[in-house]
Amino acid sequence: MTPIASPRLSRRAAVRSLGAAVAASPAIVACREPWAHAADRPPIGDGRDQIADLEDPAKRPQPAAEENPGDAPAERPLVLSTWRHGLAANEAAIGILREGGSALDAAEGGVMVTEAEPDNLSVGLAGLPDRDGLVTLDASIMDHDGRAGAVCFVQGVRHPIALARMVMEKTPHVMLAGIGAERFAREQGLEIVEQDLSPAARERYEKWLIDSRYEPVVNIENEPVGGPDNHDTIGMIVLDGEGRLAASCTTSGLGFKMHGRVGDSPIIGAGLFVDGGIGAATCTGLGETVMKTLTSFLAVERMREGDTPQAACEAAIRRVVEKNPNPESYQVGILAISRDGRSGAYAVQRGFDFARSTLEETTLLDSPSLLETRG
Ligand code: SD4
Repeated sequence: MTPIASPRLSRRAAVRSLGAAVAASPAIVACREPWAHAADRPPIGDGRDQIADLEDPAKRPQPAAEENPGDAPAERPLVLSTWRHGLAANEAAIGILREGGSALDAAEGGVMVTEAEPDNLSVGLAGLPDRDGLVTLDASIMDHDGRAGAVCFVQGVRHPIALARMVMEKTPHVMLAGIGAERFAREQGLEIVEQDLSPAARERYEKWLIDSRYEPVVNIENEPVGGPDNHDTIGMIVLDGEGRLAASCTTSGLGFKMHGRVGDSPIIGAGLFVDGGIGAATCTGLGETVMKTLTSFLAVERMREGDTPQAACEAAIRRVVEKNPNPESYQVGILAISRDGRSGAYAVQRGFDFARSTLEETTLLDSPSLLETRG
C-alpha cells in the first residue's frame, strides 16, 4: 500500500497541542447508549457453535453497512478507545486531528493523556504495581503502513507510548524490553522518574499484601466485572480524515502480576493490529487469553475476509472463548474500525465500555457481550 502523504505534527507540537486540543474539543455526550442495539441481533449462543458457521464465507455477515443495521454508521475521522478513561484521551486525539496531525499522532497523543493521569490505577506510572511493589509498563503502537513499535517491562518511563513510537521510528527493531528499553528512553531524552507508588496504588498494594499473603493470583481479573483490578489499559484506534489508520495500547498490566510478567498490550497482533488497507483493532482484558489467540490480528483478518467490524469483533471474542475455558472468570473487550469508517465492539462479558469520538461528539458506549446473549 502506498503511504498517504500529509502534514504531520512534530512530536513536541503534538504533545503541546494536547491541552489546547482538550480545551477546544466538543462537549462529551454524557449519555450511555447501548452499542449497536445488541438486543436486535439474533442470539449468538455460547460462541462455540458459531465457529463452524464463520468458517463458511457464505454465512459471514456482508460488509455493506446498510445490510448490517446493527453496525454503527461509517464516520471519518473516527476515534475509539477502551473504557471510560478513553473519553479524555479521545478528546485529545480529536484535537490533534483537528490541528492536522495524522492518525498516528492522534493515537500516540491521545493515550498520553491517560498515561499522565495521576490517579489511573491501570495505565502509566500511577498504576498498580506487581507483587514486588514495582510498576512495570507495556505499550505498543502501529501505523497504517504496517510499521510497529513496542516496549515491555519498562519502569520509570512517563510515556511508554512515546517510547514505543521511538522504537518504531528510530531503531531497526519492533520491541525493546526492560533495562534496554529504559536506556533507550534516556538516550532519547524521554522523561524518566524514580519508582514511587502513587498514594492510591500504595494503599491497594499494602492491602493486597495482607489479604493475599503473596500467594499467586492466577486470574486477577476474576473479580466482579467493574472491580477495581478488573479492567483498564487504554487501547485506541484512529481513522483520520485522510483515511489513515493507527492504533496504540498502553498499560501497567494486571495489578499484582508476577514480576517480569508481560501482557498482550505490547504484542503486535494481540493488544492491537493495523492493516491500513483493511482496518484496525485493539483489545483489553486478561492478556493471557488474548496472547494465545492474537485477537486483534484475528479481527483484522476477519475484516479482510469480508466481515463487518462488528462481525469481526464477535468472531474474535468467540475465538477467545473457544480457546480459553471458564469465560465467566475473565473479561476481554475488543474494538475495531474498518478503513471506510465502520466500527464494532464486543466483549466476553458485560461491563466493557468505550469512548467513541467523531469531530462532532464524544460518547461513552456500552459494548454488547457474548455472555449477556447466552440467556
Ligand atoms: C494485560 N490486557 O496486561 C492487559 C490488562 C488489561 O483490562 O487490559 N486489563 O493483560
